[in-house]
Amino acid sequence: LTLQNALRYALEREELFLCYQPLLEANTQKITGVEALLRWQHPTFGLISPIEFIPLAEESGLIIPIGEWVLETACRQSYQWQQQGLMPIRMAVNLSVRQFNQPDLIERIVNVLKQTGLSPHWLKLEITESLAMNCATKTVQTLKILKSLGVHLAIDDFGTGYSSLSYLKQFNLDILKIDRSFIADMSTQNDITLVTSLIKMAHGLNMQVVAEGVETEQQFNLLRANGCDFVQGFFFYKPLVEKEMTQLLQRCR
Ligand code: G
Ligand code: G
Ligand code: MN
Ligand code: NA
Repeated sequence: LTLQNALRYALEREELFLCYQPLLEANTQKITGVEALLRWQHPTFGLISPIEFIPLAEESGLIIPIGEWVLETACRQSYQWQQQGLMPIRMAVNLSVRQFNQPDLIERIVNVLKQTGLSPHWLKLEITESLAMNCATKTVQTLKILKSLGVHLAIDDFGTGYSSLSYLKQFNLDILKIDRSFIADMSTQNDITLVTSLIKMAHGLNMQVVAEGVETEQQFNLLRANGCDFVQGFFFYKPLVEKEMTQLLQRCR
């Protein structure tokens, strides 16, 4: 049995689940959002990382139903937390390239929001650099419509792909997420310069900045001192299962 075949049944056998990793406002260290992160618990293969199975899902087209499940589950969860009177936070969902390029993407997102009751204001979509760079005209158009719905938009893993800064300007995104590889390397002056320049550039383009993969207090202090808006990483919280995340929000009341 190959992983590819097993993935075909993962949805109906309910082997997929979401973890939630908190995002904090750098100045106050208050939780303002979470990122939904997909996990696959297979009965014999064990816990499989999305790094392994997202590419398979993309190849086979399974990413469409899986991505739809992720979006719906995340939005439903977010609405549920709000209904429970917990502190309102923004839910971030990763979109893969193939998912973003679906002709009926907008319709699907509108439908999920309607079905789950979540206001678009509380949804953030994370797209990757590579996605953003192919077929720019269509991308700009799609992003514009999404933004007009009130959904927040982030460019993820920034700095790892091929970025064209002129595209970035046109995309008019809300958030730039600096890839964790830059944060990990922030012990050298060159890398500190790079990160602080990225923060300034993003602010100049009217974007807020999330640093991902923050693992140490030193990294956090440097980021905060240089105006980074939000932080995410093991120094604060690992991705949490639903029950842990709910308990954390209950403590934030
Ligand atoms: O959570 P983790 O560090 O294992 O995630 C590894 C990679 O998988 C990251 O690049 C992350 O963006 C991606 N990923 C996690 N969940 C999803 C998802 O629901 N959809 C897509 N397309 N990618 C995801
Ligand atoms: O590509 P994306 O940003 O969506 O990926 C998020 C991934 O980063 C998740 O798989 C998550 O588990 C992982 N991650 C989150 N915080 C940290 C961290 O502090 N260090 C490392 N190494 N990985 C992290
Ligand atoms: Mn992400
Ligand atoms: Na990332």
